[in-house]
Parts: sequence; C-alpha cells; structure tokens
Amino acid sequence: MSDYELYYWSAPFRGQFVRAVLAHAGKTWTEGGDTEITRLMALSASEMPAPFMGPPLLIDRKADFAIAQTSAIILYLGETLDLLPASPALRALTMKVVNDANDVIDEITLDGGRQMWTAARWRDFVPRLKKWMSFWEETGRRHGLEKASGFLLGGDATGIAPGIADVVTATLWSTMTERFGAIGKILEETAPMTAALSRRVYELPSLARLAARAREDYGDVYCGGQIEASLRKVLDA
Ligand SMILES: N[C@@H](CCC(=O)N[C@@H](CS)C(=O)NCC(=O)O)C(=O)O
Repeated sequence: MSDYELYYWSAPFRGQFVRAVLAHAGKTWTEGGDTEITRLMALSASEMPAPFMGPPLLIDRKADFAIAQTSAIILYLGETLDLLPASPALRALTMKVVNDANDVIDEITLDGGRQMWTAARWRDFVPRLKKWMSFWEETGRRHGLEKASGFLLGGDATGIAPGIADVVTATLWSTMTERFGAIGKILEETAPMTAALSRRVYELPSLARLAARAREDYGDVYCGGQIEASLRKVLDA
C-alpha cells in the first residue's frame, strides 16, 4: 500500500509541486483520479476527507490525516518528513517561495481562466512575469546561488542537497518552460541562475523520473482547458 493518496487533476500543474516533494522524499502515493476528485468536490463539507474547494488534497494514510491547500500540504510534508531548513527564517522563506510559486501558477492561468489570454494581455503581463523571475534570481543570489552550483536558500539541512524551496522552484520553472519554450527563453534571459538551478535539480533521478512520467501520462498538457489553449495561441503567435 502506498504512503499517501493524492487528489489532483491529470495535469502537471499546481499538484505537481506536491508530487515533486513526495517523489524527492522517496515516498509512494496513489493518484485518486479525475472522476473521484469531481465526486469529492461535490460532497458537503461534512462528508469531505478535509473541507476543500479545489485540489490538491493529500491523505496521509498512516497518520489518518487529510489536508488541502498547496502550501499547507507542502508545509505538512516538510514538517513530517524533516525536509525543512532548521532556522525559523529559512523555514519562513521556504514557505514564501512556495506561496510565490503558487501565485505565479494563478497568474499564468489568469486565476484559473477567469479571462482568456489575448496578445495584449500577454504583452502587458511579460514585465510582471520577468519581475517574478527576478525574485527567484535575487533570492538565490542572497543565498550563494551561482550558475553551476548552490541552491536557492542554501539547500537542505546538510547544505549539499536541494531543499523544498529548490524542489518547488525547479518544478515551477522546468514544468512550465518544458511546455512553453517562449517562457523558457524569457527565464534564461531574466533569471539564468534560476534556469540552471531548475535544470540541475530536475536531473536528480527521482525528479527526472517524475518529469518523464508526467510526459507519459499527460503529454503536452500543462493546466489544460481553454486557458491553456489561449496561452498557447499567444505564445505561438
Ligand atoms: N489555493 C488553492 C487553490 C486550489 C485550486 O484552485 N485548485 C484548482 C486546480 S489548480 C481547482 O481545480 N479548483 C477548483 C475550484 O476551485 O472550484 C491551493 O493552493 O491549493
């Protein structure tokens, strides 16, 4: 029996952060699947494993504990699997990076497709996307990141392996840029150390396997739906 049940859509989007932390920690999980997610979402709060509006939702089988909200899930995994840095400042910074990554995910989908991308909207967004990217570059710079070495916040407790901040960072940028080459070009120009860090971290066997599985299971899909189609249209133009 696997260690966890994960409810997230068949897409390498927000829930991919959780998949990556689990994979990096060497944990096994069962995917609940889209049909079951839809069924759970339609339940009343009292019937849900944990009250949640949208996935990801994680169930820790051994602890008999369910938790939703991406950053809360990652905090829970970080705490229980001992993956967070020792100092309060670095723990807070780790969660700040996770929340930034989650914000970028919201912005790249115009808040889950409330509006569709148009050429003008994308043009107006590019400076903001570059500003987001510069936050990663500056955070890394302040913690000794270089193009060929180092980590975003100095790595895990040992300082020789990536921490949760690196795993989430690399998941955000490598998953997105693998599917949208035009965004990859912007990242290389704006945040070259972050781009290199993302590549290095995704060369680790556990994460390389996860990326291959995502390609196999979901193909080119990123967030799916009309919002992805509108993003592809403006980026291809
Ligand atoms: N703040 C939540 C957002 C969850 C969320 O928006 N999930 C999306 C998938 S990425 C969803 O399917 N939402 C359905 C809904 O909100 O009705 C988190 O960070 O986990």
